[in-house]
Amino acid sequence: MGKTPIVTSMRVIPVAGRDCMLMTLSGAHAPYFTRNIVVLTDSDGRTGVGEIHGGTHTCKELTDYIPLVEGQEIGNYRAVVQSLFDLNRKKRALRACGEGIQCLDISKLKFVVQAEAAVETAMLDLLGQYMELPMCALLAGGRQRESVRMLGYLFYVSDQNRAKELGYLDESGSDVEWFRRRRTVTLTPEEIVKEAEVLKARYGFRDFKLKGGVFSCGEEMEAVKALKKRFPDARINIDPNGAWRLQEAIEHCTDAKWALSYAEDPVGPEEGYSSRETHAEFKMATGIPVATNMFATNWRQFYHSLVEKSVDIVLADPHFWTPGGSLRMAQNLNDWGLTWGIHSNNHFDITLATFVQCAAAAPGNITAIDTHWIWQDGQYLTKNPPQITDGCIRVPKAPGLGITVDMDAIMKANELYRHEAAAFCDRNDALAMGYLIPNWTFDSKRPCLVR
Ligand code: GKR
Ligand code: MG
Repeated sequence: MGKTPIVTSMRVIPVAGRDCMLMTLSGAHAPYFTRNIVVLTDSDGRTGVGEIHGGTHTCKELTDYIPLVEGQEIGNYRAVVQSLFDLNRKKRALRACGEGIQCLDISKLKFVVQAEAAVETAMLDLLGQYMELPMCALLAGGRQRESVRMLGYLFYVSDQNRAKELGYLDESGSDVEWFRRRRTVTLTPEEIVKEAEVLKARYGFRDFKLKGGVFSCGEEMEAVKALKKRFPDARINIDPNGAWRLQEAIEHCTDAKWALSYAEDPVGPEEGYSSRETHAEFKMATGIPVATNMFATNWRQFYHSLVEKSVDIVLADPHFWTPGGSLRMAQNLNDWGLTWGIHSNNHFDITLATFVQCAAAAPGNITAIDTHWIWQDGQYLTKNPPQITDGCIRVPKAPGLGITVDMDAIMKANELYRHEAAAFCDRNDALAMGYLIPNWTFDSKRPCLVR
């Protein structure tokens, strides 16, 4: 008989939310994004939750885990997560070529995502509640800080009015300025600065990241310079997802070195050299620190990145590394004088709460945490979503994830998935992750979707 409560049920609930028409190298974001929610109930009647990327691939992995999770003691969560990993080990070895995407091929993202991360989070949520400790107290060396600094994630925004039939939400009548702004066409440096101003007014960010890979390197660096001029004290980063050629990246980033705190995946593989090699050359030539969520997404890739000296900041997304793996990375990086951070895709507030707990336990001088939340804000799956104030989220004192899940909201998001988003997203894996690609191209003069 176990001493900690037993997991009596595990549910996997696919959900969808509404997105804005954000531009990236892969295309524009679709009107919907999808996620999978894991809901565990224990023998004391508590509920633990975890959130992870959407799509049927991840949903199926999670459903396959159910017999390995139900009936297990929450105190034994490490062995449970290991048994899930073992179940997938063989499958993952076969598809290793999909991992460590060195260019932004979103259809391969499902291979980087580790579904067991959602189970680990939900079990830590339960265990924390049982022990009356926040989840961060159970990770690595425990709580390291009282509040976590977040970054304002800026995107170029396309014209959703030119794709009306796709059904993007109309927020033009909202009384929240940011909610109106996030659906406003944003393509020039001046418009990017305006976006940042509205964000700063609402959330108080002191760090900004611009999603690049949409215009030329030179044009995007003009936006970075405009941001730095407008917010001289802010840390500014740009992430073109490996879109730039090495020589142009060196030229334009050197010219804008005064404006950049670091560059995230500025270059990709080229002429037979891998991203790890091109980033080592970029760093040597510019002296600008490099962050990645693309070329070091597992321990073996990370080893080669260290050997090549191609990375300074590892964005160890807990969905790619699991919370425990991400914190193991945080401890190593801190010991070696490198920096830890988190990468994000579209997500709900359960992920936001998970990021806060992981970042709260990460030792040393971490970088501001990446989040897409601002683009989803207003769509809550919890009754007490974390609040970004002065650019930070306070680490909750409440146990576990520190959130109260809203089952009605989850079931509504599941209806949205089943009735609207699934038909849309099931067309391909990239759409399942929330991107529009096939049969649509960009008008290069004024990016918006055209047939
Ligand atoms: O949401 O378009 C997006 C991002 O580009 C996302 O797909 C990236 O994975 O934010 C991510 C990143 O930092 O590379
Ligand atoms: Mg990135």
